[in-house]
Amino acid sequence: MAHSVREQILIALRKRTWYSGQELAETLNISRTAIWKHMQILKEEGYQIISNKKQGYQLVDEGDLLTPIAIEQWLTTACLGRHLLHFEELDTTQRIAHEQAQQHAPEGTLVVCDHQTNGRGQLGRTWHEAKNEGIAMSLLVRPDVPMHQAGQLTLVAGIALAQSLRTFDVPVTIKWPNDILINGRKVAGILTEMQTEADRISSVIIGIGINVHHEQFPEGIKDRATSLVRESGRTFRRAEVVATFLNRFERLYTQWLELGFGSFVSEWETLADRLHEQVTLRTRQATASGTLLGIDETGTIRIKTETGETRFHSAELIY
Ligand code: BT5
Repeated sequence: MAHSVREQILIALRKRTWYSGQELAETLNISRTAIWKHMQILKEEGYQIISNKKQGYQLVDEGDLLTPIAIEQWLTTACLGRHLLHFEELDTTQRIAHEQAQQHAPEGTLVVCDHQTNGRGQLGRTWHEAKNEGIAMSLLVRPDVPMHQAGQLTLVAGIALAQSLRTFDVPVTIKWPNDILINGRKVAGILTEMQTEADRISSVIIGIGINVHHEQFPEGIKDRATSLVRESGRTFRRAEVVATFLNRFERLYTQWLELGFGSFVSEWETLADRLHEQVTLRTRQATASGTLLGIDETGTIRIKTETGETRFHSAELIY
């Protein structure tokens, strides 16, 4: 996508400590007054820019923005996240991504927002978000696979998310099928929704919520939720977390399309929470307890119960 003037200014400022107004004006072919006006807007957006008459402008800190230009600087993908829509406030990124899908937006379209006011979980549950604290994003993909395989994308996205968070030295694990945990508490959740047309998948929207800076959570989830900062004590730039996930997921998504889900089983099991431990599963009809053995080549969970190995396609681990 073509860069806006402000994006071009940021790209230039990142390259050098100081950039004079005159040089910037010449490079971008606009007036010095126009440069000055764009600088004021960038400062309002949260970029820390200092200036003096002699040396010009310096970008001191980029803050923690989720804007396309902030994400793009870490992005190495060919497709995912290259069409990026950023909103300050939304009810849910899933809604916009679904609209985008219907309006023929390209594969890899990403919707992100700083404040999601009505985030959705599975089965009508809600996803809590605090302004500028977390990441709420929805990714649009159009895989040419049979419909029953779409759910595997939750697991592939979970592996990509767990692997990418581990690159920040956070000891995450995956709770089948869609939770990412740290020390047993939920730090991220994945919601995969599908649009179909005449028995084919027309699009899959992968929604991901990640708790990044949160120090506290509301009643109801405060004993079960955590954030990257709370568990690691280090700082995070949300844009870098988003891009690191997309970079990883693009590789795994291609692998899934080419080799199928079977190629992920052992990797998933190395990341699994409570592997070989006693767990309880709830299905629509009943509950079952046993040792968590892992998953099979379709993504179905395997438990060893008193009666032998049992597989569940659709269920929930309760703990
Ligand atoms: C999920 O559902 O975990 C999927 C969450 C997906 C959220 C993303 S954000 C971007 C995109 N736009 C959306 O509107 N949604 C997606 P589920 O497994 O049903 O878990 C929901 C449950 O997790 C809730 O009932 C709470 O118990 C708990 N929960 C809610 N908010 C949480 C949070 N911030 N951190 C940890 N747990 C939370």
